[in-house]
Amino acid sequence: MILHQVETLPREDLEKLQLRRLKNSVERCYANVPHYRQAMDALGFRPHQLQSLADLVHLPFTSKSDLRDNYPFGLFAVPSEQVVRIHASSGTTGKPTVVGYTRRDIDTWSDLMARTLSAAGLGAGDRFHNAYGYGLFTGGLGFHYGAERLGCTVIPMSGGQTRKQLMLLQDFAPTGLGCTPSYALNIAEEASREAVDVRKLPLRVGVFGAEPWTEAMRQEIESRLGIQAIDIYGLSEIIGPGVSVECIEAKHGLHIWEDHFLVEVVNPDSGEPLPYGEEGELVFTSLTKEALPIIRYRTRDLSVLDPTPCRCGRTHVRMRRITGRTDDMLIIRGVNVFPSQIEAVLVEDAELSPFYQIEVFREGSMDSMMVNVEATPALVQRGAEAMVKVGKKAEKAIKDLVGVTCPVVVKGIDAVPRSQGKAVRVIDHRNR
Ligand code: DLL
Repeated sequence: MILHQVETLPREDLEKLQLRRLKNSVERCYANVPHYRQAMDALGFRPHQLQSLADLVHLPFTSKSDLRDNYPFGLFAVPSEQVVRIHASSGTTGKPTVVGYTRRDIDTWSDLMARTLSAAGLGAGDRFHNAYGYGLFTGGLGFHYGAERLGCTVIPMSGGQTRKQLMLLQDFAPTGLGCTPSYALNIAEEASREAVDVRKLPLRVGVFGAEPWTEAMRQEIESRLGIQAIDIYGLSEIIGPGVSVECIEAKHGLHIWEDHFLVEVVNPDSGEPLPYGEEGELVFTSLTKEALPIIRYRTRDLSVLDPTPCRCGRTHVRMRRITGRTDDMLIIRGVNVFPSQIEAVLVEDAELSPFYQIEVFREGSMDSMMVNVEATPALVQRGAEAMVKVGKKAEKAIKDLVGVTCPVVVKGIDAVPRSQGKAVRVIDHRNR
């Protein structure tokens, strides 16, 4: 259901609203955040020069390293007593990326998450089982506040304790579920281990995100859990979950809440803006955030924007599901490979379980990779020889589809570590 009429505003009106909010936000950045003042001064840009949305290209980019250089609170645009909440996302190395919220930011975020869950097909009266991690991660509390605002009954389960999750899914009979897609499959696996048919439970919709997943993975989750699986995208720097979501009507592209976030797609190497329809790096500018307004944030996430009208009636642009990140692309003997391409091949094979990890090695100046994937219980029963055969078949499918040769090792049950939140898909041995 469309919760707010702003979601159907004609583009012209939406753009007027965006420009007004953008001017305001850029002025606040210039006045209150030394980093932004310096960055704009360096480009010879003053906030009053911003006359149209097209002028956005004259503003400086912001990157993860800017947040890191100003660790922990250096990019905050309000006095610390106005910051009512801090979240942080852990990077692979070093210090986390810290983000802050004023009371109004929390309010905006809750509204956006309510709109998000409503677009996903949930509403007042639904019971929402929230298995996103509570804590510094934005997933748990972001969903929690949004689901409450929408009028759902929230079950604040957090991540982990998969057996207990399954018990509560049966006993509390929620209609909505939130967790990472990889964790949804862990729940499905636990269910088949315990001979529980989740498809017979009242669970209807799952809102899955925080990590890349494929269309094949969606099919797998939907058929194993008997639900509609909706993709949700967001990142802490921009607000958390609630930046964009698929509508349940189309399940084809994620509507970006453009009344609060300006989106661009740029060439990841040159930073040049790209037209609608071309793949590149998503760049977001916040329009209403108070504690941590952000200008042209380079997400490193790769997508394509689709401005065509959606059958749900929303006018906000859609982004195609994330295919990968500029920094998770592997180059194997000259071929660009994204983990999502490997996943698509593995999940297609009915004899393999959707639990996999990719190992990357360096031999001399060449990178190589190997895939570890689990067999289904039925395949394990058929024995080692059958498992090797299925591995060879997957190797060939990867060669045909992706164009790289890599060994596929088919392993027994539980040989690949399960995730509680974001799955670790790539183990990089190159710099060790
Ligand atoms: O993952 C926020 C979130 C929580 C989104 C719950 C959805 C659900 P971070 O921890 O800052 O924030 O990680 C953000 O995760 O830049 C993407 O690379 C990746 N990501 C998030 N959602 C998706 C998705 C949260 N649906 C980073 N598909 C982003 C692919 C996603 N990647």
